[in-house]
Amino acid sequence: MKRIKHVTLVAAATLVGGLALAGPAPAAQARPVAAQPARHAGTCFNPLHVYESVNYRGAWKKFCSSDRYLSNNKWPHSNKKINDSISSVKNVDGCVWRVYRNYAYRGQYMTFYQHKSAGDLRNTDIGNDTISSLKKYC
Ligand SMILES: [Ca+2]
Ligand SMILES: [Ca+2]
Repeated sequence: MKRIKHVTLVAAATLVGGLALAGPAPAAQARPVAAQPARHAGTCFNPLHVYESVNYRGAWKKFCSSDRYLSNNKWPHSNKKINDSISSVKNVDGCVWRVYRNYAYRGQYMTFYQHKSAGDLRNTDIGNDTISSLKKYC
C-alpha cells in the first residue's frame, strides 16, 4: 500500500512538472473512499415488516432484501418457520414489495406499494398463513 501511494505521488508530481504542491492531493482524495464502507455497514433500506399474527402482533421480522425461500427463515427468538405463517404485513418505507404464496416468486401474489400495509391477510386474495417468498422493487 505504501509503495503504491509513493508511486502515485511521484506520478502526480511528474504531471505538474515536479511542483511540491502536488503532494497532498492524492491523500485528500483517498479519505472519503475509505470512510464509505463503515458509514453504510448494517443499514437496511426500505424494509418490509412481517408479523406472525393479525394487527401487527406476535413475532415479527424485518426483511431488508428479497427472499425467494422463506422455509429457511425463522421468527426471531423462536424455532418456528416464517413460511406459511405471516398474518399481517407493513411496508414501512419507499420501495414496492410483492409477497407470493409459493417459493421463487410464484403463485398468487399481493403488492404493497410505498407505505402500504395489511393488518389482516384473512381478508385478502393471498390469504392468511400462505406467504412463501417476497420480492423487493426499488
Ligand atoms: Ca400467522
Ligand atoms: Ca406458501
